[in-house]
Amino acid sequence: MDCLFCKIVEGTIPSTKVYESDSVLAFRDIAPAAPVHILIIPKKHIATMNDVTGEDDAVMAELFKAAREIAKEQGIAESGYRLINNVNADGGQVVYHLHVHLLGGKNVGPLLA
Ligand code: DGP
Repeated sequence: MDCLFCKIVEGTIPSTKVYESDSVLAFRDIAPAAPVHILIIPKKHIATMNDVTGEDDAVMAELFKAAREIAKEQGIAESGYRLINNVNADGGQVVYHLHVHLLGGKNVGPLLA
């Protein structure tokens, strides 16, 4: 399967990793939109949020646990941050391997600016 983020999981495309567990990987976005801009992904290929099933409950819980831990480790848990998941074309999804953007390190402003 020709998936960019699967290649990052495999290590055939380099990334700056900030968190890794058995089922989840997090790395810095190549085009940061904020001082902290990290992508959190399941290692398993799931194309979009629409493709999550009950079998993925554990990995999705692990993904949001990673978000909490990364925010704390990056020192932005108390100041605040935003989690974004883009779904399909109208949602602005470009890479079709589920990912949550963790954005912070500045006031990221109103959601729909
Ligand atoms: P989305 O629009 O939600 O699918 O966001 C995809 C994000 O992926 C976008 O913010 C840029 C990031 N991205 C694309 N290619 C690469 C890459 O090769 N490495 C890293 N670290 N990030 C990438």
